[in-house]
Order: sequence, then C-alpha cells, then structure tokens
Amino acid sequence: MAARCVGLGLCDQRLMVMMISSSLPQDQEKEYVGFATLPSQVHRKSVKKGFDFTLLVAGESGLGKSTLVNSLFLTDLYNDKKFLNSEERITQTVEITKHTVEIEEKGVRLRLTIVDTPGFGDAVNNKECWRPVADYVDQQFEQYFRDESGLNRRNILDNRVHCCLYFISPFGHGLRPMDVEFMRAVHDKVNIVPILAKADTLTPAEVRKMKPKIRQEIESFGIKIYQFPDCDSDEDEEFKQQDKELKESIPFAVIGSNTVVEAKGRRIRGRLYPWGIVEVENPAHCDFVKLRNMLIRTHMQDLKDVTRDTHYENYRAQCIQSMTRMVVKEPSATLIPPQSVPVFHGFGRVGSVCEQKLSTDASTDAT
Ligand SMILES: Nc1nc2c(ncn2[C@@H]2O[C@H](COP(=O)(O)OP(=O)(O)OP(=O)(O)O)[C@@H](O)[C@H]2O)c(=O)[nH]1
Ligand SMILES: [Mg+2]
Repeated sequence: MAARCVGLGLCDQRLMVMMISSSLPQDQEKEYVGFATLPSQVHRKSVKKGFDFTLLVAGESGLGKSTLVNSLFLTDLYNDKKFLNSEERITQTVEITKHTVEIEEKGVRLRLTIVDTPGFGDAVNNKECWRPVADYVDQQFEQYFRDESGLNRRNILDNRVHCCLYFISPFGHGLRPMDVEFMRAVHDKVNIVPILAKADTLTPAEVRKMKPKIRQEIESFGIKIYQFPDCDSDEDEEFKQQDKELKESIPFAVIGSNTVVEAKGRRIRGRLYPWGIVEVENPAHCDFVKLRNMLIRTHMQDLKDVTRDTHYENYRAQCIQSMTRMVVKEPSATLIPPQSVPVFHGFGRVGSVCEQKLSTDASTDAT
C-alpha cells in the first residue's frame, strides 16, 4: 500500500538522549574504549527489527474516524468499506475492525495497526457501548501476557493498543454522558487522546470556547487522559512554548478529508465548500498537523512506553494477583505446566478471571 513521508522519527525519539555522539573525532578515538558506539549499535538493531504502533479510533458513528486515519497516514485503509443500509445500522452494535499496514520511510519500517469501531453509539440502547473496546484492549494484553510467558519470546507480535483517539461530537455542548462513560471505562487501560471532530462545522470562536469547556469537564468527571510528559527544565524556550501549545490544544480540533482539491494552483487535502476551501493541513484551519506530529514525530515512543510501563503493568499485576489468590485458595491447583506445555496450565481460566476482574473494575469506575 502506498504511503509516503509521514515523519517517522522513531529512532530519534528512542535514542534522542543516547545519540549524542557515536562518531568520535580521530584524535580523541585513541582515548576511548569504544562504548560510545553503543547508541549506533542500538539504532541499527532497532531499525532492522522495525517498529509497531497500534492506534484505536472510537467515538460516535459518522464523526469522521475512518476519514481522519486515512488522512493521517496518507494511505487508503478503507477502500473496501461497505456501507450499511438503514436496517443494518439500527441493529448494529460496536463492531471492531483491524487494519494493518506496513509503511516505510527512509529505511525505517513501521507496522501500523488501526483498530476502528464503526457504528459506535448508533444503536437505540447505547449502554455499555464501551465494553467491546475495553474487551479488545484486554484481549491484546492477555495475548501479550501469554506470549511473554511462553517458551519462544523472541518474535512476539505486539498488538497492544498504544493510543485511543476518542472523537467528541462538535454538535453538542461539551461531553455527552456516553463520552464520559466510555472514557472512564477505558482510561486505565489505554492512552486516551480526545479529538474534537469535524472542526470545520464550528467557527474559530466556538472552537476556542469548546476546548477549555471539554478540558474542564474531563477534569471534573475524573477522566484520566494521556498526559504529555513535562519537558525538562534545560529545554530551550521554543521547545517549552511548543509543549505548552500542545497541552492547550486538547482536545485536538481536526478536520478530515480524503479528497485532494485545487487551491491557488496547489493540490491540497481539503474540503471544498461554496464559500471556500478548508485545508486539512493548514494550522490556521485546524489541529490536524499538530495531532499528526504529536502521534508520529514526537510522542509515539512515549505512548508506547506509557502503555508498557503503566497500562500493561497494571493488567499484568492484576493477573498475577488473581493467579496467586487462586493458588492460595486452592493449594492443589497447579499453575506450573507440565514440561511439554509452554503456557500456564489453565491459563485461559486465569485469563478470564483477570478479564472478569478488570470488567468489574471498569463498571465500578463508570458508575
Ligand atoms: N464536515 C466534515 N465532514 C467530515 C469530516 N470528516 C469526515 N467527514 C464526513 O463525514 C462522513 C462520515 O465519515 P467517516 O469517516 O465514515 O465517519 P466514521 O466516524 O468512520 O463513521 P462510522 O464508520 O460509521 O463510525 C463522511 O461523509 C465524511 O466525508 C470533517 O472533518 N468535516
Ligand atoms: Mg468508520
């Protein structure tokens, strides 16, 4: 699939600190043992291995989720999309679809997985519409936990969800109860990045008014969204300013479009209206570029780190706790497999115990 130049500065993100100097001037070389080349060894190895990133989009139907991810990664992920008739739409519940594409830029390979939740919030009864998404995230954790506990841990496919773009409707007056319920149900499992969808339907003044309102509601409802790491005190002023702007951009007001229009002799991705053209990649029109830079150029590695160190660690700790409790309760139960079985005996049962526990926590959260 064709995909070009999205700015995969992945190695830079990972090795920003380590890559200070791996090639030493000739005269200094004699004085060094040579471990200064470690960063470039790591660099070479990780480039060879490639990177993976999983992004989940969720939110009400028709808010432009599929359109946005297409625009983000310059690739047509949804050319096989089939449209549902009205009858199918009414009975439709959350249906999860997963698309994986391998994109390459300057020799850096990225295995990008997009998990879409089409039709979310379409049904008459939207109670627990978050559950399939929460279950999906847990299943990926469970799969990773299984793989990690197996014999061959060398080629584990990491399908854990690193980021959830949650789309908020521009047509309401802030968060709807469904938004609050959804985000609270998944905020301990995944990094939530709130998106103010279809920003072209709002005037700049409305966007300016709505953003702080949504931020304030997120705080007052106790929703834990992804927190950008604080920048170091020795960073330069320009970087600090960019960081401040990024934090104030939440929720990112975005516009998506899969069509290329002609404007002032240039071909741009945008939406053509009788009164003019809305340019997706124009920072004066929306936060699309800011979002893309954050996701790809600056924070992809941090999103992965938080997933691994916080969300997955929580899941893992809860699983191990449940397993330990089981052993204490039923001392005869063995969790150590016979030699020939590479995973825990009765692992499925333990996995579902964890799942049950997590779901209970989530529903307690949501109330
Ligand atoms: N005005 C406006 N329309 C948009 C925008 N993004 C997408 N659309 C339109 O909104 C409609 C729905 O877009 P989709 O991308 O299919 O929405 P979705 O959220 O994936 O919908 P489901 O798959 O049903 O959940 C399409 O007609 C898009 O062209 C936007 O930023 N502004
Ligand atoms: Mg869609």
